[in-house]
Amino acid sequence: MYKLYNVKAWGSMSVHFLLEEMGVPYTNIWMTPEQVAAPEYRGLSPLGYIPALGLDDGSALFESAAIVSFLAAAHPDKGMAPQPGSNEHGEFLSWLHFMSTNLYVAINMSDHDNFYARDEKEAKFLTTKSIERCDQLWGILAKRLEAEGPWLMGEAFSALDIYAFMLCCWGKPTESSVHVKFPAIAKLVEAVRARPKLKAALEAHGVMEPRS
Ligand SMILES: N[C@@H](CCC(=O)N[C@@H](CS)C(=O)NCC(=O)O)C(=O)O
Repeated sequence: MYKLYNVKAWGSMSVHFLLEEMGVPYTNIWMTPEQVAAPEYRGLSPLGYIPALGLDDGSALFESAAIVSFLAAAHPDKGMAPQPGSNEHGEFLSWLHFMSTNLYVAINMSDHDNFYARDEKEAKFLTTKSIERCDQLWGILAKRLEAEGPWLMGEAFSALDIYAFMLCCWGKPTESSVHVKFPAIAKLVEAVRARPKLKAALEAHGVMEPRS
C-alpha cells in the first residue's frame, strides 16, 4: 500500500486529494515540521521536501508533479490523466510541469523563512516579485480555462485541476485576491472544492474556504 508523507496545508495536498479522488488505498502519515526537518526523512526525500510517497518495495518517490504523474498513470482506470504516450498526455505533462516548476517556485519565493532573502528588505522585494510572477502565471492558466474549460484538460476533470487547486490555496497575497483577479481560476477552485470525495481531506487540511 502507498504511504503518503503528509503535512497539513503543505504540498502533500495535491497527492492526498488525488488519492482520495481516485479511491486508491493508502496509509496517511501526518508529519510535523520537525519530523520533516529530521535527517531520517532525507532518506525518503533528498531535499527534505513534502510530499513523498512510499511504495510497496520500500522505495519512495518525491517531487509533487512526479508523484501525481506516477499515480495517474499507475491507475489509468481512474481517468485522472490522458493515456500515457498520447498527445493529450504530453499536453497534460506540459501543464503539470508549468505549474510545478513555475508557479510553485514563484509561491515559495515569498515564503516567510525565505532561503534567498538575507534581510527584511530583500524579503519584501521578493514578495513583490513573487506576486508579480504568480499573477503572470495565473493569467496564463486563466486564459487556457477561458478558451478550453471548464477544466484544465477541457471537458475532463484531471489531476491538473487538483494541482492548480493546491497552488491556489497558497495564493499571493491571499487565495481570495487570486479569485478576484482571475474569475476563471475562482470558478475552477470552487468546482474542485465542491467535489464530494474531497470533503474529508479538505477539512483535514483546513482549506474548505478560501483564505482572505
Ligand atoms: N519541488 C517540490 C517542492 C516541495 C516543497 O516546496 N515542499 C515544501 C512544503 S509546501 C516543503 O516541504 N518545505 C520544507 C522545507 O523547505 O524544508 C515539489 O514539487 O514536491
